[in-house]
Amino acid sequence: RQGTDSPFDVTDSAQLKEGILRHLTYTLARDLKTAQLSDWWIATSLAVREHILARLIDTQGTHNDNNVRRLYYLSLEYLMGRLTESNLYNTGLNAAARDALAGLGIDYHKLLDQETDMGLGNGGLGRLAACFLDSLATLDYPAIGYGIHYEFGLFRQEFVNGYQVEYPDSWMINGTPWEVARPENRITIPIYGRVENVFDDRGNCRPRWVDTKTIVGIPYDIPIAGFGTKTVNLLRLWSSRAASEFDLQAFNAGGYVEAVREKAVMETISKVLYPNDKTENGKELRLIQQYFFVACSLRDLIRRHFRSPENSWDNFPAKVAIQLNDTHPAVAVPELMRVLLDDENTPWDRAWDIVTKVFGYTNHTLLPEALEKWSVALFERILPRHLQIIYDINTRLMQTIEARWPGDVEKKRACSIIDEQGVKSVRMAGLSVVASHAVNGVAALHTDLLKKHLFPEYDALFPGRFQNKTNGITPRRWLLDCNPRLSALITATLGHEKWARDLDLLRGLEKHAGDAAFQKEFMAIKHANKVDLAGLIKTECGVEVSPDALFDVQIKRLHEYKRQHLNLLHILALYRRLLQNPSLDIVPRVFVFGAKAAPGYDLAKNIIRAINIIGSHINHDPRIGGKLKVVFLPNYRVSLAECIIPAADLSEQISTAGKEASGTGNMKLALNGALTIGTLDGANVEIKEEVGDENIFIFGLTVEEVEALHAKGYRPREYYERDEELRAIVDWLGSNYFTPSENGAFALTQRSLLDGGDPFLVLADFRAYSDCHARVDKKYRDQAAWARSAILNTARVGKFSSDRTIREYAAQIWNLPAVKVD
Ligand code: 26R
Repeated sequence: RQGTDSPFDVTDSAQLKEGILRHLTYTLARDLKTAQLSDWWIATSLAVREHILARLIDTQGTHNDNNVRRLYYLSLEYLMGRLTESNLYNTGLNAAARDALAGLGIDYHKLLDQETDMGLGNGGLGRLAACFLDSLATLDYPAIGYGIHYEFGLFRQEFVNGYQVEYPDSWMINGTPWEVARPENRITIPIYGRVENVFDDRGNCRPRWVDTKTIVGIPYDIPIAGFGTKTVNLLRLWSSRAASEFDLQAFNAGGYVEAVREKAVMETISKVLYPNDKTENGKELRLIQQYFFVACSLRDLIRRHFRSPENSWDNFPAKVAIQLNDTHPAVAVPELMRVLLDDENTPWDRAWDIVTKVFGYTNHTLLPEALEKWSVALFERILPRHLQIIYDINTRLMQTIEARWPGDVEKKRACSIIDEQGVKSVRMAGLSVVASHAVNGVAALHTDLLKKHLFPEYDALFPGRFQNKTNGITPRRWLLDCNPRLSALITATLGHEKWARDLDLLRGLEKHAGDAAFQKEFMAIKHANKVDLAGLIKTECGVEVSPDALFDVQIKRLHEYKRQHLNLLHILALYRRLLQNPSLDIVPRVFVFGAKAAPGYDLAKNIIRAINIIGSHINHDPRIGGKLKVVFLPNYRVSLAECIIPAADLSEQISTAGKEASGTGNMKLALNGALTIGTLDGANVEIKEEVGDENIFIFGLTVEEVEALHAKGYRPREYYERDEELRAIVDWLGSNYFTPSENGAFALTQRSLLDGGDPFLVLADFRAYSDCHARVDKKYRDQAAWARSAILNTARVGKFSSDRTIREYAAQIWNLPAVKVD
């Protein structure tokens, strides 16, 4: 990419070089001779940052001066990955930076490798937020992302004897050149305490929240530069502090030491990201995190709104759209109500009208254990006034239900925001649906199931409120930046680089899909990427793999519903077939895994260990002639995904139908020319529609068949007993064959498939999966046919650009015009 079409001020490498040297000397106080590579990385980032910050000021000035409507995206997670490279590409300074660094004798790639990922998220939901920020800025939409400035992101993973071991992720340890602390914009919020009923002169009860404790939020701003535009938006992350000296006085009644302890507790709030992607219900600190960042963000955005003298609460909904990324920030609903009712003296109906105009809610999961619930008792202790408001919302909701379905107790139970079964609790999804003018699922199938199974009553009560917004990924990070070889081929073939802003233009590759010369180039690039990945596998896992083998990739959080153990059973089947017939002619395969398991999820950790131990056994077995290799790359994260995805031949998307809301890794892999083997789940359904049935491998039970099987009663033993091979490999998994000195090493996994009832239908889908892999093997032998399908995957997945997704949100949910910055 040429630096000359940069929308930014610097275009030449000389100027950038000057900036790098200036920061090395005057910001880092480093001597040229002793400077470490990490210093060069910081100096380079700071040199680029100056130009981005200048644009940030311009953008914010334009937005403020024109009093524009803005989107505020509330998310507890942002999986940003590394920032330096994507900022270089987005600003068009990439070529200039390469030049400048070459002139300084610094290796560009080694420099970029100094950066620790900003891993402030668990998986799909957090990475989606990061892709959305990129698209919002690229499309010139005024937007601010709000979240938490975790000191520790998602844990760092190592393997010891096959076990996952977790270490804290000290992502800030090498410095954080991309953020700017804004202590002057700090915000103070109350928490805990009790509600006192005071009566005004007219005898109306005016609840007052009193005896509260105080938390301070310090914002850290990260500029988000759009690709090929001057727009620079903001990601504002809150770090928690105690209300320093002043409050320490107030705490003196409790004693000095008690006060200092209290201070430490307050500073714990933004300490660490919860590493679970299901159920954190009942964890006090998690609810405090949610309230902390939401309360700070709302005050911040309200302050912004009232900075324009012509603004008032009357035009608040005209200027403000707030999107809830799942229910994690749903306390924003009672918090905005509290501000309006208690601080601003607004009547209920008007307050509720403002709230419902402003909020939108995105649901990301149907799994019941991932739906947030908070016990009423916990809620009352932390946020007593908010609980009252939730009760008041619910009372009115119950009146609406009574009017619509008179006397129907079942409907009331289904819709109530307060769950009265078992421990009385607040259902955050219900609260979010009722308070939002738009609720969306993240893929067509997911949205259907959301309406049909999770919220049928709400769908009937609020017709038109539910919408679909199929997820997307940013083509900048997930093709342009991570796969420079393929990007160059695409640009050369299409004759321009416009595809990076308009991914549908990749359709222009379709006409080359059958061209033998183009196929050769395309596959040569895949091969070169596989050589690179093979090098990484060698350093990370100590395993030698051939780039001529089929690279079969499953990279995603470890979860039963994602069925990494189905993949493992297939590996065992292949291995067994090879042992039974060493001359069996199969396409050599490298199975590549990347996955973190939640630290308390024993079964997921057991599956990791099984893949590691069985994989290493297979890798060392000379009898199979290197036809199978199994590698589990440790510490899967965004920057590792950027190395794996360009090298993948086959993309494993094998969740039980109905369980994966969308998936986004499926999109990244298809875009980079991997063929999908997958179930009709999540966005796989739409990927199949786009790429065509001949260019994807679909297998297994459909949602309807899954439902029917559960309804008639699923008995995994029937599949086990009926299928000789399946029985043999499940038994094998339960034996001590792979761990001679240890019995029952994988019993947890094996038992989940039989006595555990196999809730995700692994055994039911095994034979279809194995047969489908035979079709993969057959197709791979026909390299021309494979190349054609791979090219068509790249050519036909333009729909899954997050630019398309964001345009749909802007048009159909946010009513948000773009604003060009001059
Ligand atoms: C309750 C809490 C601990 C929690 C629950 C669930 C925290 C985090 C999650 C993660 C979920 C909601 C998630 O990441 N969902 C994924 O969202 C992606 C983006 O929409 C989808 O592509 C993916 O299918 C879905 O699993």
